Amino acid sequence: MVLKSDHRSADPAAIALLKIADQNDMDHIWQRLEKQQPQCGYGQLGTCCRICTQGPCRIDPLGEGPTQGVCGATADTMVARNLARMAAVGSSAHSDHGRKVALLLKAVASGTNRDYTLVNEPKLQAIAAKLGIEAEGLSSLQLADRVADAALDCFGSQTEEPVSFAAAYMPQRRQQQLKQVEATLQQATGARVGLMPRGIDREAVDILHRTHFGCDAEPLSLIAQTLRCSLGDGWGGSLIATELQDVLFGTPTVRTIKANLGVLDAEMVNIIVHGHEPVLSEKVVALARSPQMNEAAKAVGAKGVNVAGLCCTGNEILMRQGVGVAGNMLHSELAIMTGAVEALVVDVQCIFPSLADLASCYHTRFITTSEQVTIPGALHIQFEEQHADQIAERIVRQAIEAFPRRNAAKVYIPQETAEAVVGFSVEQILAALGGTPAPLVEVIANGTIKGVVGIVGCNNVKVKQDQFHQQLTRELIKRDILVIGTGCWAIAAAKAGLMNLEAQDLAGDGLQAVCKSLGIPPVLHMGSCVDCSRMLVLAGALADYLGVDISALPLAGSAPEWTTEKAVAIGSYFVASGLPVHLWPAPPILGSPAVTQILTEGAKDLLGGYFFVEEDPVATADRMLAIIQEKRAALGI
Ligand code: XCC
Repeated sequence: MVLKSDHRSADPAAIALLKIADQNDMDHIWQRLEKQQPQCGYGQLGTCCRICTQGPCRIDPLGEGPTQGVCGATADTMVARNLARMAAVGSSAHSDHGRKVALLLKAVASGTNRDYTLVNEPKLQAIAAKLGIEAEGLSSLQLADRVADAALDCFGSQTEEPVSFAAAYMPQRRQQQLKQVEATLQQATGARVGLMPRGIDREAVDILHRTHFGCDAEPLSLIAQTLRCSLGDGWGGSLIATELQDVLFGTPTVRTIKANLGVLDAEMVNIIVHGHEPVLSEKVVALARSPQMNEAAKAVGAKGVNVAGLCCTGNEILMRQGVGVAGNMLHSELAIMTGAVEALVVDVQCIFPSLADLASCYHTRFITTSEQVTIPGALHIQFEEQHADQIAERIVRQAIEAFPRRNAAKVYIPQETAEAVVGFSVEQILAALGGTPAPLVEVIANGTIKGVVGIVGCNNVKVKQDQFHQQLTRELIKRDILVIGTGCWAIAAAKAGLMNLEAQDLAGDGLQAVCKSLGIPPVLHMGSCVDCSRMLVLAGALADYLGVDISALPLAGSAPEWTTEKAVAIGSYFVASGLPVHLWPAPPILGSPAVTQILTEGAKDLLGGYFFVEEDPVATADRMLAIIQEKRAALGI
């Protein structure tokens, strides 16, 4: 059954299911990509403008045809505006997630929501201390109320001051650096330029305003606002999501999970939770483990209820609950094709509308739950946080009811799974190091570990699934570079066995020795996409410990199979935080020499962070090692 290789995926489980799909001429994302060929070259280069109805306008970067849109916008303006809009959407998606968590914390604190509780009071106190909120004399619920207010204020603040979470969590040296860059840009453009985010919502709205017909045409200021908005995501909205979820659901701790479609169980009612937010999925997991639901499953002939995750909802529940993960983004259709999924329950982001049609070919109930994600053909069960237990039970019962309609002849679950050691929150990393960054700094300083690379992001159907993720990760650890990361990369690494303790043997001698002495894999799962904020916090802790700016550290980032606008925001806030960031595929900016120059070169002098594009994993690893060596030399280590 299993073909050894396929140009579409590096994952044997995917290859096996794609073979079945091909034999039955089933529709899937790889087929739809083929049908879209050739894709629009203007769109790929970013030189297509649809902002007003006098367009659409396009500019041929090879100089054939007009050099301006109808209004006079140049390729530079179009590309910068389009990029800014991508960052605004991406930041909004992450940050809106953070807002919902803050609202939930507020509801728990005020007693209007009794379905959730504060499970992690030490974390609540740590956040309050960081924000300078006086905890003395306050009950936990009162303190939670203050912290929730501080978080909510970050979204709607109307002052010119930086939002409180960013001001409290971003190292002072980086804030100073950003101030200097503001002054330089102000000199260059003559206009007031800001980089520290004032209000999370405001910075996104600012982009929508300044990219409206007839507004900002200057690539420099458009890029500055792109960075500001993205910083509002990384050090604001996403950070709020991560921190407050830790209060409500627990800070992740190290545990071992299974990864890939083999986590589905042919004899059980299988529920897959997919999307990004743990608020509902935490409840589904708890209910699925209850004796009551397992009895109900037995009554229809199953052995019990089994929950598995997909994408970042999967990452959230594997980090905190040890739930197995069925796969990353390109596995979402394949999971249904196993014929063994009773319910695919989704919240927000990265959910293909195609899942509704595909589910209808099986007994699978495709259940949408967010008013922001309604999909024709899906069963919508509206989630309400104040009735979370009740709604989660309705969902689990839907899955149980579907079980008797499963067609055994259609069931094929590829058995490939790997074990992965996951749960590396900053707190856990520090605990593994004995409570301080000192041992990590020491092994970096003496060259045992050369540096750290954070890898993030998605699958992209234009890139062979997981191939870049796996190969880049292997090449980096071989070069004694510790790899940390989140999102669909983390699931790719888990599926490939790279988060296994046995993967220590794939690392260079130095990294291998360190991992063996600490009992950790050389590749650390730090969570979901919003948990990229954990990487910022870790980078900040290392920088502060050493008394340098983040940009001086031997660190780099990569998004090797990126797809979404959220990845634009992540890449931008990494760069604005001082990190060199690799991207593949190329972002839609190459149609503008000015924007490309600013982001790949100009940014380096100003921010320390910059983007580079590279198609080959080995060349990427070499370039990252060179960057790390350069930083080490500058630090004198
Ligand atoms: Fe989505 Fe987060 Fe990308 Fe995966 S990694 S495709 S955004 S699920 Ni963030």
